[in-house]
Amino acid sequence: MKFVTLTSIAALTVALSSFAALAAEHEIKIKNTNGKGKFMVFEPDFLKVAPGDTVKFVLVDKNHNAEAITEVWPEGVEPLKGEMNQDAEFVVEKPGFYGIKCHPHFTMGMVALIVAGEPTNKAQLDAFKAPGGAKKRWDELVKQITP
Ligand SMILES: [Cu+2]
Repeated sequence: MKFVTLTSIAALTVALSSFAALAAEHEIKIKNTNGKGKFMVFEPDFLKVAPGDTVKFVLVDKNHNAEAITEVWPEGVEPLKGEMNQDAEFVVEKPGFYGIKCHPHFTMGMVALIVAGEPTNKAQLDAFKAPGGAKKRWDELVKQITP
């Protein structure tokens, strides 16, 4: 009995570590400028990932955060809510479109879009209208989904 339990644990450990080996980690920088005349940016602001991957937001400049655009966020996945002046990260648990914004600079177009696997929340994407100055940048991101 004890032997069986240990074997099961060993099998589980192998399964988990192979999963961890497959899941990738992506980094998005949080910046004041891209150095090419674009201000208040996530870099990159468009990313294709696989479900199970981790996306890390790394604070390069202060007075920003990274959080979910909850209108474009797969149901059942905890919305990202990064604190101001902090790095943030989340695991892309499900296929889908994931909208990201910086809270203070949302209307200035500080947005990012992450596409994981075969998204099932296209209706959310179609219904979402980005506010003010974010509309132009958001529309550019959406265009990148199917090049
Ligand atoms: Cu910002």
